Amino acid sequence: MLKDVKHKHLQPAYDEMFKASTLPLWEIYDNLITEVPTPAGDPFIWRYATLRPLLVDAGSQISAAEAERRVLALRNPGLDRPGVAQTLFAGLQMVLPGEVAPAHRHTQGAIRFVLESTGGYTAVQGERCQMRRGDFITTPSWCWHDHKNDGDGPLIWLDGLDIPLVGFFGARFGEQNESDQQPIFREDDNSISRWGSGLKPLMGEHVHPYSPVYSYPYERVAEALNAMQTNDEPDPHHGWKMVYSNPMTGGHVLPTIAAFAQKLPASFQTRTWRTTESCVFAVVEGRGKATIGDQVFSFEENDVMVSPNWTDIQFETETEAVLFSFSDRAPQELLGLFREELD
Ligand code: 1HN
Repeated sequence: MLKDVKHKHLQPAYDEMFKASTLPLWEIYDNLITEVPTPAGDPFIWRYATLRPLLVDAGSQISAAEAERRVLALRNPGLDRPGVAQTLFAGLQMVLPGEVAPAHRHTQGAIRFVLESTGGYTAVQGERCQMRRGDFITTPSWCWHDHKNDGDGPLIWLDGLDIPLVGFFGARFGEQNESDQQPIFREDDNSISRWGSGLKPLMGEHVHPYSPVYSYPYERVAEALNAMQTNDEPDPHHGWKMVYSNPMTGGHVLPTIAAFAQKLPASFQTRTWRTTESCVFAVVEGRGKATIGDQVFSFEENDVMVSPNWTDIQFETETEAVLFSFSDRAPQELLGLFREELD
């Protein structure tokens, strides 16, 4: 039954409509057509100094095998359902030395960005992808994946998944592998050498809607950013910014998630920008201040921040800084929804 309606004299008519399993659109969609998008959720920062001890404590109380995935899900305080943003899930995952997070696959696509490592890997579709700090790894929809820490310290990374988006379609499902660790049938980091060296195999097609490269090592990203820095002036909004791309198409790594790496000079103030995408940032190197909407956050290494859709973003660095980010820009572009404004 509709309550607190705008047109009170129509309440009897509304009651009849409700009985007939209908609703008056003019009462339920106040903001059906607005001139600008409405941000969902709050700007927020999760500090590594706060989250790391919580993860370590969880690690002393529950094993990776028992938890299936030992993840602290980042909860956007401005949303009434789980998620870092309207369309995205993010979490911090930890695997302890010798532990395995068992093999499974699901329709939800995931990306990982490594924050702390002394050794370990994610196996994706028969291939081990090394996890060193700064490495970026994808586990696309329906690809088998398991994680192992073969170092002697905690292995901690940022997970990004398209869970809310896939959930909206009602298309969430998955299965466990019969063994904890899937069979390995390619050499380590095979996909980046095979597809990501400016060459592609002459025979055989990659027919999937995601990048055939699963692993984008930080070493190569740092080299690419340095090459930009050497030759180009920093962009006033983004500094030196690159997008992780699918070498087959030049498009984004996953159909549901886009990812970026950017470098900002020391003592640099970016101009303000806003887009329709929801964006999650992880601080790889450096220190500074982010102004997101009306919030100001000072950030340091391994902190994670969220900028909801259509929210102003501006950075001011203290030292030179490198930021990793992921967003829902990929599906927005596919659907023709993406817009941006650069002040
Ligand atoms: C998942 O499979 C992983 O494989 C991480 O590491 C986080 C959050 C929700 C559902 C599945 C992983 C996840 C997840």
